[in-house]
Amino acid sequence: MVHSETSNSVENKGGTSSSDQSKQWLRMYEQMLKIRVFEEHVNVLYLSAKMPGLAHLYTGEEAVAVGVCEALHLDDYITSTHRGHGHCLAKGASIERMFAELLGKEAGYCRGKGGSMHIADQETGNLGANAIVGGSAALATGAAMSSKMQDTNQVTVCFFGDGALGQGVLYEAMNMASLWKLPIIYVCENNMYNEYTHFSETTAGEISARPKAFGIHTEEVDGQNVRAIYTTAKRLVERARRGEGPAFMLCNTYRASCACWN
Ligand SMILES: Cc1ncc(C[n+]2csc(CCOP(=O)(O)OP(=O)(O)O)c2C)c(N)n1
Ligand SMILES: [Mg+2]
Repeated sequence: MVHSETSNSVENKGGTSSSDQSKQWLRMYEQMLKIRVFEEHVNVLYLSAKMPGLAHLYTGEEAVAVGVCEALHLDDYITSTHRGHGHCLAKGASIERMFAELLGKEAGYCRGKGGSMHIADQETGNLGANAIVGGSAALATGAAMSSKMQDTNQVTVCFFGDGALGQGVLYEAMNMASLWKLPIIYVCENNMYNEYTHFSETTAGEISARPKAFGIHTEEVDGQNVRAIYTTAKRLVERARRGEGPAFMLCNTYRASCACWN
């Protein structure tokens, strides 16, 4: 079972007062709510045929993006997926420019030419969403390699869905990341479906056995628990920043949005 061994531990980081801690939890809640409300508007735009392209909603999975991005610095990198609104917003993208992009307007992140699945934002370290399942694994690993070679102390997070576990490039990238001790966290958003197809029809064996085979430090976390995600991500990011190499974070989550167009 992929949903075993979940971690729910919540740490109050050393030196953080309880009022600072409360403010942080509140900020994270607000971030999750912002993503949810943003996507509810996207859904209305999509269903009323006001936006071109597709709308892959992240509803129900907000805790993963928010918990992980809370553990990152502004200049740390992320790469995203076809379901990327939450990643972009959690890393600090502007709502106005996101909507402009989705609506095909000049003011959008890609001047309206990219749409929902191609949003990138250099100012917030977002190297881009990717319509190719697993397509960002090599980009993210290359970014981590660049940070290591230039000694910039940046960490990269590669978000991907359980569907990407069937893509060979992920394994080529993880192999190199482990060999070269790159500062990267592979965050697997396991919502148990490859879009519409249950993972049991596509994914053999244990997910966590894959990164472990490359000697990559692996942790499994309850993807619906934003505080557990944050504390796990923070620990893994700090580890990567210290030069201790890549990690794999298996987040067991669930997508609550309608399956017919998303
Ligand atoms: C290389 C490639 N093959 C097939 C597709 C078609 N496709 C789009 S989404 C998807 C499933 C993705 O599943 P997962 O990575 O688990 O993400 P989820 O939709 O569950 O968030 C597929 C096969 C694609 N975009 N890219
Ligand atoms: Mg999935």
